Amino acid sequence: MSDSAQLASTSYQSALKVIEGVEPRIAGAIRSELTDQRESLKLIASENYASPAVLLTMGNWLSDKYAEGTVGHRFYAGCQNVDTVETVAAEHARELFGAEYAYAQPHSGIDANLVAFWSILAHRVETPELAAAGVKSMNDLDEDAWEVLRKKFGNQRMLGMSLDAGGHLTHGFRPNISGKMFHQRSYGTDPQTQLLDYDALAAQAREFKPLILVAGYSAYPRRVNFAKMREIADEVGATLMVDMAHFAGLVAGKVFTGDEDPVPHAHIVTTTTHKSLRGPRGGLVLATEEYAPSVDRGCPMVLGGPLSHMMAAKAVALAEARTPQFRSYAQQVADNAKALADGFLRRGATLVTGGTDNHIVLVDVNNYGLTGRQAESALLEAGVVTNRNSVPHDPNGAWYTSGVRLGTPALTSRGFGADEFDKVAELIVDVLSNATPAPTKSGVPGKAKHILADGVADRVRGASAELLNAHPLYPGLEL
Ligand code: DSN
Repeated sequence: MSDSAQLASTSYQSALKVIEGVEPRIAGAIRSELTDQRESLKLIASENYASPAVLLTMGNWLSDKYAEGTVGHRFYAGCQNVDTVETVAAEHARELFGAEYAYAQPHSGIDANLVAFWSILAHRVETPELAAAGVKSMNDLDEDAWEVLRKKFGNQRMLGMSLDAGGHLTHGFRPNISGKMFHQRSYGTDPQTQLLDYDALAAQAREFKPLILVAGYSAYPRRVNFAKMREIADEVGATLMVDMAHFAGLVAGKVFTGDEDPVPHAHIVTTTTHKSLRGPRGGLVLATEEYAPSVDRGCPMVLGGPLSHMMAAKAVALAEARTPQFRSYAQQVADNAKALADGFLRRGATLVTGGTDNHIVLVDVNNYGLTGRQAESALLEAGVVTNRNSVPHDPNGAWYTSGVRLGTPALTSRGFGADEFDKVAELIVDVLSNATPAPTKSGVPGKAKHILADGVADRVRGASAELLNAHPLYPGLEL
């Protein structure tokens, strides 16, 4: 066992003893979560396993400090250590991604997107409006002028990828505030190829003239040409915002470069830090100098006080992402997704877009006679953790869906390679081919429940255990 694994083991044993003395059920849940994660094939595309260094950084007294404001300009005294933490996190983010400016405070991806929306509105709407009124601050506007500005804020347009093509809720959809703040339209994908059609998108942008063009996805299994996206945004006077939450690790690891790297092309880039980037739960905003002053006002405009312990863990994760080992990891994530997709295609499965060139594989389960929800629960019965997802023009809607989304970041962190992912495809096809819709009370096949043929769950769990035992999670960490 390495020295650091030994140290992590001792740290967790001690921490759990302390927690157990106060609330044993929580200590129990923490232990069980490790067991569950160790014993299941985790294929949720947005999940990963952070390093012990990242995990340990989250639990300390930095959590107890209030620090609203920005580095060197806080609304509380005594923030010198938080200033160090935020400075280091932002420095790593800027250098890792080659960004002009980085803001490490957002608590989540939704918060990072809120900061970006606010920043774009401030830069594009508020600042010009105040300049025209000849005043320095919104507080100096009279009530009539404020009413005019408020209407302008609430009358802006956003163009983002549709949910069933792989877009995200925060890109203008009604269950999220973005769908209420903005007039939204969506771009989809080509009905035949299921790939982004940049010409159709450009035509839509010309007609709709959005203030914000949002690029990025949470279920599109392909790379995006951000240079083209920027051309479209420039042509119609839009701000290009890229939400790279899903693929930030592939950008950090230089798998996505040139036109596929959003940072040189977008005005603002947002991300979470816990998906392919393998850090703590949290968000990050990268911006050009032009947008930096308004991004900086994220707290208290749309964010509560920064979570200093989480910014510290982001700094540690970003430092890890700057190593050659992380680059190899990121390349392996993409190689493994290809192996997984090829494994499915050889076994007759249907994949949205016909394959992948990022970390996501989206299996259309219609031809197994299942809904996404049935496929998800049949797989869970066999110890394979996935999530159901819409496919383009999904006949089963957003609740039952017709797809299962899979991702390679987590199991790649455990050391799985192409051969293991081919085996994973075999196991998943075994489950899907042996699952059927359970009848409803009236006897007709339903959309919710499944029946898995006898013996399949045990067979798949046994084969998974062999793979998982060969690639232990947190080797040497004993609780
Ligand atoms: N929940 C994340 C995902 O699964 O893609 C996005 O917010």
